Amino acid sequence: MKSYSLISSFLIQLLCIISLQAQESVSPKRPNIIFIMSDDHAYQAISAYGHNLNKTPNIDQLAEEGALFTRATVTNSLCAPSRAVLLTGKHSFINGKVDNVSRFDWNQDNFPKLLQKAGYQTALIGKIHMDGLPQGFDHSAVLIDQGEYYNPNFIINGQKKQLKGYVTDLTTDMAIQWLKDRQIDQPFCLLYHQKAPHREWLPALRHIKEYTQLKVKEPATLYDDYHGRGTAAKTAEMNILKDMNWAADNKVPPHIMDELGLKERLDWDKNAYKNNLGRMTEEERAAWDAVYNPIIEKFKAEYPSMSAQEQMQWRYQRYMQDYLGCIASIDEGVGKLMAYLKANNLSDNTIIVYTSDQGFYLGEHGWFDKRFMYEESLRTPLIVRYPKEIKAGTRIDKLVQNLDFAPTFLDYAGVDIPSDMQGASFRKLVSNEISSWRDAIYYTYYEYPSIHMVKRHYGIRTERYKLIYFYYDVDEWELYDLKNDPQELNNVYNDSNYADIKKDLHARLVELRKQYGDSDEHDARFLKAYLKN
Ligand code: SGN
Ligand code: CA
Repeated sequence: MKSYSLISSFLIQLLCIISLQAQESVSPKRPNIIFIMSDDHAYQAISAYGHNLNKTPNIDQLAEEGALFTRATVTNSLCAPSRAVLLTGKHSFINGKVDNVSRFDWNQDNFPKLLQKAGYQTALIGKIHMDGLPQGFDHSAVLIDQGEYYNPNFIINGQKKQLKGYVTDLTTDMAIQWLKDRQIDQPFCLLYHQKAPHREWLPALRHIKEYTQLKVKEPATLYDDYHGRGTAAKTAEMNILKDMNWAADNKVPPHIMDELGLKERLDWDKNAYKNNLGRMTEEERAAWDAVYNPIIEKFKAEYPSMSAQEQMQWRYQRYMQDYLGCIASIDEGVGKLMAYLKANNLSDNTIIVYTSDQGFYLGEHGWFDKRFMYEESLRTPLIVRYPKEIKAGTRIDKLVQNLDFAPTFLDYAGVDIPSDMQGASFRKLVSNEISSWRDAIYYTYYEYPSIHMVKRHYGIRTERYKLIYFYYDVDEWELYDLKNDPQELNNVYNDSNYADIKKDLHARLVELRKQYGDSDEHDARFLKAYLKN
């Protein structure tokens, strides 16, 4: 009896294997996709990019085993617009989500919807920064708006729930849990979106001791006076010395600010500090205070005799310590996820992307935040690992954009790319099967007047030059020669040596606007809608 059941179970197993093999020969196994996106993670803060600010061993490993993109850019350097471009493969002025304020229309097509139709299981976990129930996902667990660092609220498939723990860890754990719970006979696409290292930079408790002791090298342009640039750089409000907040950003408790006579720049600063730290449990708060109180005590003693330069130095170090501390947990999350994939035989057939919703200033030009078409915020980190097609140690310096993600993923999945998607698949570029690629990109930015006061602008970047037009309450052009002036300190728009280049860039900008369907009418329409809000 026993041997009979053994034989029959063996036969059943054999039949299963044969039928699986038959299926595979009809349709080759489609790859899984894991898209990891952090919020405001500057490429300067990934050690694989060679900037030496911090160590990100797990993200670096993805780069070692796959491809590192040195000139990946966004089309609009702001959170929600970048996410809308990711989902739709269309520029902001086409998908309608031009700034963080306007509404995103979830009813339009997006690549997860198309993957779903093609038989993929899809999930979105973490930050999305858009109202409304996400469409295109079998499962979603998203933060509300910017989300919270400690004991955050999530909306899990439409139901609000407060979770206990640190946001980066919770996001990673939920992503892995979803992988465990999925149907193993279908390919999957997981969007795993970290909130960190977004302002106001609260690292996990296990990292605060180490990171608050860090001393980071200052960037060459920390004390930039914006000479040689136009009005927009001079009037932006993102200077670490002048525009960063003492309480929520630098972690100076409101009562110490009062004692020192530090003026709050914005009335929400003190409240933000109280709200962020107020989410901690008593034990969490005690562990936090044990590390931060001595730092603040020292600052309190030194502040009265600090020069402006010393204040800038102090604020820059405080900023970087917390910012880089947040990234430590992100990197650990990538490590945990990779370990899970490896243990479950998923690492070869899964395309893994690591990127950010845009770049960020880590003190370059004295700034934090993003928005500008200047390099640090235009560019974004991008690493792709897929050993089946991508050689380890590949480096791509072509002008790839976040506009290209949707068509690329559809291409990998064998799904037709809709003709109205504006990006291009970089699948063959990254596998070294083609070398021809676009030689210019188009950029737009709209959120003004608003926090940080970065003026409305649009422009073109080629391999070597950048032409930007700032409009609305100014009418100014800037031209940079990125080869001779990589830090973009010298606007050569009125330099006669660049007359021919300027003429050519103007013509190419007109062409690009036409190609992508942008116009002055669009700019006027979005401005009108924005001012009404
Ligand atoms: C918040 C931040 C800003 C940031 C925007 C947009 N202030 O308002 O510094 O530019 O978000 O960021 S905060 O003190 O409230 O954090 S985005 O990444 O979501 O576009
Ligand atoms: Ca962001």
